Amino acid sequence: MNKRFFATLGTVILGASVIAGIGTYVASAKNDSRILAATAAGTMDTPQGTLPHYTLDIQAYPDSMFGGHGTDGGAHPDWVSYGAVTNFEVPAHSAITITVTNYDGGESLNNDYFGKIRGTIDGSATLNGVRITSVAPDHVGHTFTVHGIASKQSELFFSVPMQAVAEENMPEEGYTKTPNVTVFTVITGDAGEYVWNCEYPCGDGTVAKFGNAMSSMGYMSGHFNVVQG
Ligand SMILES: [Cu+2]
Repeated sequence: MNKRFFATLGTVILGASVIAGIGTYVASAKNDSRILAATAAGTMDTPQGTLPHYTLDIQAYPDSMFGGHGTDGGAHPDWVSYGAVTNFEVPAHSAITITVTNYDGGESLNNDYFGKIRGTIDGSATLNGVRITSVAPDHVGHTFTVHGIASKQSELFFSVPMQAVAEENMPEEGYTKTPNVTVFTVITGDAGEYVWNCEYPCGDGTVAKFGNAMSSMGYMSGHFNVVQG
């Protein structure tokens, strides 16, 4: 046996473990098949006329102990997470009012671009009942950003920053009693499969704080599927 043999063997083992890793990742992504469907709420007058109206309630937490990952917090109890579910299903050609209740603190975005509200009706949201069009880029907890540019389906893009809960209102144990509630409405186009993610660097130190929770489905990203109503 020579050096070259061991080098080749090493490459094969590495390759096999990468493939095994990808398989595990895909399997775990598939295992998170829980989907929250939007709730019908009559019709809404919008700039695009009167449309079927639906609502979606989403939460964001500073850790994974809220129950959506299991009572023990699942595989990564200390990871920040959206919840209880991170896969959403909404009808096509409808107005979708999304309420995000954010229990987490935060700091600065990597990119001020995501401090502005984009892609919602009139580019605004309400934060605790007050109309806003942006959040200070150094007071962002998370963002909810749907990327819609894909072939063979209509484009869907919207991005909304969630204001961070002030440091003094973040308890040592449990969750704040004064979360920041953001409400906004988007209009969907044709049916299509989209993904969403958070653009606030809330992961670990790897990949410019876009590691762990930021690069895992079921935490800071998920599916946002638009289906035929
Ligand atoms: Cu985040």
